[in-house]
Amino acid sequence: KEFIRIELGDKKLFLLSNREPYMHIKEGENIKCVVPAGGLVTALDPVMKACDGVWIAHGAGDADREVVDREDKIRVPPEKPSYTLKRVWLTKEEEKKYYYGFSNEGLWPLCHITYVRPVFRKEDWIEYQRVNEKFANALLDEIKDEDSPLVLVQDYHLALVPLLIKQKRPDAKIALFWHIPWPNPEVFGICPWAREILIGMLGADLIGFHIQFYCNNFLDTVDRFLESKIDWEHFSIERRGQITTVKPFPISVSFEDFSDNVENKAKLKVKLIKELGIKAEYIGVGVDRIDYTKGILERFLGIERFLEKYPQFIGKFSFVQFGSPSRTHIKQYREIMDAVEEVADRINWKFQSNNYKPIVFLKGYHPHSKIIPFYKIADLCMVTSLHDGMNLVAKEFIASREDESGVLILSQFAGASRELKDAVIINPYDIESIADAIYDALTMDEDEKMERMRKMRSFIQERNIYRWTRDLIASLVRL
Ligand code: GDG
Repeated sequence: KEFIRIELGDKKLFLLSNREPYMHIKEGENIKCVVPAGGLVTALDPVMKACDGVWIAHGAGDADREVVDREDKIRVPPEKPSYTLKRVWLTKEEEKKYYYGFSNEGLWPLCHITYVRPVFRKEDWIEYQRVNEKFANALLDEIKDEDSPLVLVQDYHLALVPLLIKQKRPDAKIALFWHIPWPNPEVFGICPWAREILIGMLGADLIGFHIQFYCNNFLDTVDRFLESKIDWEHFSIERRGQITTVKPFPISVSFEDFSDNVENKAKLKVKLIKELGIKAEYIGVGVDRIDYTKGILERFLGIERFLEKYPQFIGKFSFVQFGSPSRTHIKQYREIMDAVEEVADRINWKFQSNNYKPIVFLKGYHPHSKIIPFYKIADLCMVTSLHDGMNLVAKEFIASREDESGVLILSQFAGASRELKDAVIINPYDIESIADAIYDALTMDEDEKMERMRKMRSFIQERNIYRWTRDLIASLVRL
């Protein structure tokens, strides 16, 4: 954290994202503050807590307007205010077209190769541009008295913001971080406004992706669609006098937030299993927003195949799936939610007896304080994404294992698999490989588990979210 402060000097950090880190919602007469589920918030809230600054985001909670001041600001987190959250208000229509429409029915499936067809509508694009202007204006207002402010724009919802800021404030140092994969030029070219998106992004001085592969795809895409000078050696793009550097910054978690010690793990395991009302000897865990990219169905089918193939584990192995509903106004999300429940029910019906249940599906939002104990006692954690920019659940699980045990089963299509070579790597399209990975994890000897976990822990401990931020800011200020 100290290194970030050194890099920042006397500068404040300005961060923009669609999702807010704290959301106020009504609960009867009271107002409750929750941390929305999602990787961006998990990663960036500790950073803002450590270095103060202003985070600008969409106020989506039904009580958000009731708690802000006249400038739409509030200090957060409520229990220990350490930075400013400024809320941007969107109308229902804007949210529908900019967020659900263009961002999540268009760009999200476009960038993830999961064979869900992206939908691009002219009216969504118009609203996307307007809302990007709204965010840019909120930021411009905020930085009017700052000299060469440092601005971190987050994610695919705000692709046009970098240029909108740069045009008005050429002195601003702008980084854009893209949290999801970047596809090849053929795929990106499906978007009717591919050029406009690229031009908007190239207002940034620095564009970050999780891994080199996405950077390569991005440069290829720019090369295909725009007149520009690309320096392939330094990974920079020059267009109309503006230079943009493109670099990988693999995102991570705040290791210390997950790594507190559990005194008696065996006791905790017994307690948690009892609370679930089931009988089991081995526990697996999964934590996801319910999203078709996360491969939750494939994971359940893998568990079914595992129990068919290795029946000695029937009655012994239970998988606990935390599933937080997400983007439920979109048809594919409602469908995947129903499908996940249906498949879990079907598999449970097939194998359950007395108090045994192979899949415990905990649908709904759960605070991290409920999830982390399961990370700590689980015999294995499963991340089976069909495609995923990074995946922070994998890193949270590792950070939680101060006992240096537990096995991570990880999809080869998650960015995290490029770093976590000691996980059991699987192809989620190959159900057999998931089944065998579960078997291998449950029968792996303690020494091997420890050796793998130890290596992955020392990696995550060092390459934590503070290191990510320091690297990003250092690259930005040195450009
Ligand atoms: C995007 C990219 C990239 C999940 N359910 C609950 C809950 N979660 C938390 C997890 C974790 C986060 O949400 C999910 O992070 P991921 O990284 O797995 O995925 P995305 O939300 O898709 O994030 C991803 C990330 O951005 C960062 O760049 O890694 O590739 O898709 O922190 O713990 N948290 C709570 N309740 C839940 O029910 N509290």
